[in-house]
Amino acid sequence: MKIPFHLLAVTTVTVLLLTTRPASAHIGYGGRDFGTNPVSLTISNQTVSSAFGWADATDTDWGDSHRGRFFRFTLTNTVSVSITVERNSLGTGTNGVFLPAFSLYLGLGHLAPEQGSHDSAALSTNSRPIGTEGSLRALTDWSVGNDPTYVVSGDPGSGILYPASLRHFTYIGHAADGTPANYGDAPGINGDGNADGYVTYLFENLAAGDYSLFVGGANYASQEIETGPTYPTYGISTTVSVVPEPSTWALVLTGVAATTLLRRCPRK
Ligand SMILES: [Ca+2]
Ligand SMILES: [Ca+2]
Repeated sequence: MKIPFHLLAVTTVTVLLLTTRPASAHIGYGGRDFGTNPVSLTISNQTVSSAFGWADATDTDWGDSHRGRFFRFTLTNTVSVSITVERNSLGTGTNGVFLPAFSLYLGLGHLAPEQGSHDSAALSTNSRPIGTEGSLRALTDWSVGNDPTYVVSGDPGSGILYPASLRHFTYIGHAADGTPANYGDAPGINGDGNADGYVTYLFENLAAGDYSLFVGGANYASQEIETGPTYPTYGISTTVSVVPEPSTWALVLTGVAATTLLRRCPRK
């Protein structure tokens, strides 16, 4: 989208470094699976493509799912989950400037052996308005398609093993580092008010299910200077923690209190 001047003015100048690393073509979770009911797990070896991928998906022409990373986790019962993303020194982009944001959705993209979901699949482009930048939406539900899986890979004449289909992401919530000065003026964005490369949010009472977490950059104006096709990448450390229920804490505290009491009042 056209960027207002006041947003351009606050853009940090980013050095574009050319790299031969290919862009990941499809939505995937390899190396980004937090598993089932993660107590507290951090994945710190991932990078995201561009400084603007999340923010660009908050506007009226949607965003490109390639400009960020998808993580996943599974819950088997209703719990609260804390999610934290912090920039680190990985990636080809300038260190110390990346501002993270994330959105949480119920639902997963296509998984093997089916073909991966991607924005340019026919089902994806046919199911979104003309002129959109991609399928990704940071503040609401969205869907994305894949390609057919043929009996013999790459040979349509061999027949279709799995037809192309859509996957639906049900929006749960989001959090963004900083203020509208960096993430733009889309209404309803939950910024943490401090653009310091760190953002955290507690999602209360999430239902059992499979969740996708999209992490991307929260600097809307960076799309004017990071123009591709090779984008700078930025390292992130992502932590997902299932928060114990208050009743669990109560039991723990009761246990501590009882132990303390016993120690203070030894039997004679
Ligand atoms: Ca956009
Ligand atoms: Ca922050």
